[in-house]
Amino acid sequence: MERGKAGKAGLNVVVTTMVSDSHTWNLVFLQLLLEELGHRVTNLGPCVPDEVLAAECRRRRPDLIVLSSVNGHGYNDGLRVVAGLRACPELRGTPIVIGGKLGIAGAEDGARARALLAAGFDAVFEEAASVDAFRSYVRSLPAGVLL
Ligand code: B12
Repeated sequence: MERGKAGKAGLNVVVTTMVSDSHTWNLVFLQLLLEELGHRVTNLGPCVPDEVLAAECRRRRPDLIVLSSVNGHGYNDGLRVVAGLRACPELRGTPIVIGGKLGIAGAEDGARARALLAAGFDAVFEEAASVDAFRSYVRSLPAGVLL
C-alpha cells in the first residue's frame, strides 16, 4: 500500500516487517504516525522476504527505513536483514531503524539494542513506550521537520 498525502517536503519512508512476521497493525500504526507528521510512506506489509526488502529499498532509495517486528523474532531477523541492507552500496548511509517487541522477554537490559546498533541499525525502539523517542528521532533527520 502506498499513500502519498504529503507535499514535496518531508521524508520518503519505507515501513516494513521481516519475513517471519505476519502482524500488520504495527505497520498500519507506523504508517499513520509518519503520515501525520507529514511524511510519505511506502508500507511493504507483513512477511517481506529479505531479497524483496533489499530490492525495494534499492529501487526507492528512501530517506528512512523503518523495520517493525512484534512476533518475538525481531532481534534475530533484524541482525540478518540489516547486514543484507548495509551490504548494498546505495543503502550504506540510509538511516535504518528497528522497533517493536523484538524478543520474548521484554526490553531486557539494553544488550539486545546494543547488538542491533553494532550490526548496523541507527536506532532501536523497543515496545510502545518508545514511540515518543521515535517521533523525536524522525524530527532530528534532515527534512524530518516540516516548516
Ligand atoms: C493480533 C495478533 C496476532 C494476529 C495478527 C493478525 C494481523 N494481521 O496483524 C495473528 C493471530 C496472526 C498472530 C499470530 C502470532 N502471534 Co500475535 N498477537 C496479536 C496481538 C493480540 C495484537 C497485535 C496488534 O495488532 N497490536 C496492535 C498494534 C498497533 O500494536 P503492536 O503490534 O504492539 O505495535 C505497537 C508497539 O509494539 C510499537 N511498535 C511496533 N513496531 C514498532 C516499530 C517502531 C520503530 C516503533 C517506534 C514502535 C513500534 O508501536 C505500536 C503502537 O504502540 C498481540 C498481543 C498484544 N495484545 O499486543 C499478539 C502477539 C504480538 N503475538 C505473539 C505471538 C507469539 C504470535 C505467534 C507466534 C503465535 C503462534 N504461536 O502462532 C504468531 C506469529 C505469526 C507470525 N508469523 O508472525 C506475541 C509476541 C510475543 C513477543 N514478542 O514477546 C504477542 C505479544 C502475544 C503474547 N503476549 O504472547 N498474532
